Amino acid sequence: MNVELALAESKKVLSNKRQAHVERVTEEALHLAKLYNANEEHVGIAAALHDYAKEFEKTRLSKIIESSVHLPKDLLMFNDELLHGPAGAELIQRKFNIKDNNILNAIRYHTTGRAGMSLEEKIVFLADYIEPGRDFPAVYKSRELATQNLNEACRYTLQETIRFLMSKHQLIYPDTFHAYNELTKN
Ligand code: DGI
Ligand code: FE
Ligand code: FE
Ligand code: FE
Repeated sequence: MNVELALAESKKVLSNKRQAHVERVTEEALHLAKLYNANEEHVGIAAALHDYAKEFEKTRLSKIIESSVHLPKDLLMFNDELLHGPAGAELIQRKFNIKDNNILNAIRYHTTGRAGMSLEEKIVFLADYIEPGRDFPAVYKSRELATQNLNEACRYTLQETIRFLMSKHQLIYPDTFHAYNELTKN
């Protein structure tokens, strides 16, 4: 697998609009990878495949999570938005024989974040939020922080996501709090 192949695979299963998002995330993520000396291959492949399962049926995503031996089943009791990352990572692992856990984790945790994110996971998480197609108030500060301090940019992004979900009376998956707490403590 490489970035070009990964983008071509994602294009096969996504709408044009979603694929355009994926391409912007990949470009943003590769920019951050250079800036922070991250593994560009891991970041590029993970970014290109991060939303691979985004447009699959919820029932299909739920079944993948139910039948996985290692994915936490509580994912099914929160927001449906949480399914495409972990289920996508499972699918990609099988379909493209990707074994690298750093790539798989960057896909798996791209929506929620988690405590103990690797450099590459943080970059994919942040690039998804700040890609140039996004336009909401918090994204401007997040973009500015992204080039100055990766951890602070992730911390701020988690803070604003928690705030946003709370304002809509939505559930918040514990990994999002764990990620926020870890980065706020340090
Ligand atoms: O797939 P994308 O739309 O590109 O982005 P994403 O996978 O980061 O999904 C973001 C959406 O998921 C966003 O509207 C917030 C929502 N969401 C629902 N529950 C949670 C959550 N985000 C986090 N971080 N934690 C949650 O528990
Ligand atoms: Fe996503
Ligand atoms: Fe995200
Ligand atoms: Fe995305």
